[in-house]
Amino acid sequence: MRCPLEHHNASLAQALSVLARNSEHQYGITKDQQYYAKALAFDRAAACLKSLQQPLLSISQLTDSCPRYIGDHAIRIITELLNTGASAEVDAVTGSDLYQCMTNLTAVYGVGQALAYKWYSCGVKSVSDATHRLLRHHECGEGQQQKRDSELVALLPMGGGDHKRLQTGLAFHNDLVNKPVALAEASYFRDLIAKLLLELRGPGFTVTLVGGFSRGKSTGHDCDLLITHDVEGREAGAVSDLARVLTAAGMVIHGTFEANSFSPSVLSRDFRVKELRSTLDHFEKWLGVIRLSSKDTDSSTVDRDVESIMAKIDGNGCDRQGEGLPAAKRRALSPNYCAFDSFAEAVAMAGGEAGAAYASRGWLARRVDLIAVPRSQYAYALLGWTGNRLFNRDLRLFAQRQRRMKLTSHGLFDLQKEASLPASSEEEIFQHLGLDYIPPKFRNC
Ligand code: DCT
Ligand code: MG
Repeated sequence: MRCPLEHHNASLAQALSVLARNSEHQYGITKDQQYYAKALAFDRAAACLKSLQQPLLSISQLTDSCPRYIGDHAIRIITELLNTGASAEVDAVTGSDLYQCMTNLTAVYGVGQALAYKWYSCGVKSVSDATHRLLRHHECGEGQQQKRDSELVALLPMGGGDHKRLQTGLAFHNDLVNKPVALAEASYFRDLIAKLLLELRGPGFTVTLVGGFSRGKSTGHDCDLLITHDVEGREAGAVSDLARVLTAAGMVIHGTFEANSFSPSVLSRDFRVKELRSTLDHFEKWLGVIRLSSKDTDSSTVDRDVESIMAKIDGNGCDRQGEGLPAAKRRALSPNYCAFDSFAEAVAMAGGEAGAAYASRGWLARRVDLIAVPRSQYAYALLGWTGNRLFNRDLRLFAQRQRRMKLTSHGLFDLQKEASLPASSEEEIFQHLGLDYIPPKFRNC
């Protein structure tokens, strides 16, 4: 199926996505598999609509072109929409408190289905309501808060610990959700990272903007960058060095580093359908929220900006010569970092509870993902990180069911031959799967 970004059936596809997201919420709440299957079925039906080359006028157009993809429930909804222009079920979902709250709350960085439902159950109605309650909670002294307001304790995620990611997501919600990242900003950041790598570690790196931007979107919720090196293995440590440098330059609000956890068994381990539900890969990566100055959409300033960042980290006079970050700096800085100590401080940094003061602060909080990929796995990582999520899910399912192969962001493993199939381009991966190549702009399922 080829799904372009702009297509002829936007309102029908949108209606089905509402039902898909609703089923996803139900799955998150109940963990009942049937909701997972429903979400998938609605998403698939929406993808079929997106793939049509003309507006849908009768249901047979759809059942003829994608017979295996459309379930009865989706057919009923589409038929009703075609006949009456509305669907009672879709309207009921969009009008429901649960759907609206779950949709708004799960959009917050650091908030999953379980926490969103926990908040909903304690009567949290909106993101600003959650922010307000958590601020009150954090104002209470540790130890006293349970007595003062036990309801607020229920607002925190399970498992205790420090919830800096969630605090970042709430404090900077306005930037992160209401001000999408523009292609120009993402391109600037890609160029900045490429230049920093050249300075820190010398030539040979490639930095690629992936995710929605590579499928032709002009805005996105984050900036996903794949980093590789011509020489296998030289990419190792690049992401942690970058995280440290961005931190030293004062650009980081919050960042989490994950070391590479790949082992060859990841490729061949028995395929479990469960794995389709996440794209958990094992690459070295850093998931961060950075400050990007509003002027940072102009790639001509990259050289100057990198010079000023390097001046900050070179303060101790070490020379680098392609060795990465000076050892003293590496020891002094952690790739895990948070720029605030308390939630109140984060909210103040954002310029108040709604984070409304972004215009006067001169920068926006931006989600960025940096992923270091060994050259030999690059084509597979590119395919996985280009997405979209549904396209990956279906391609992986196709590989498993039709080809007895396991496809991940690390490689393709032929389960019958017990051999992994190397590829140096996305085209080669499609060839291995026996499929015509689908360019990224048609992967907007
Ligand atoms: N991905 C996936 N499964 C997930 C999450 C992500 O396969 N559960 C892949 C597909 C896209 C890529 O990773 C980047 O993820 P996102 O940034 O979440 O998606 P996006 O398509 O880039 O969306 P946006 O444009 O909003 O950033
Ligand atoms: Mg993205």
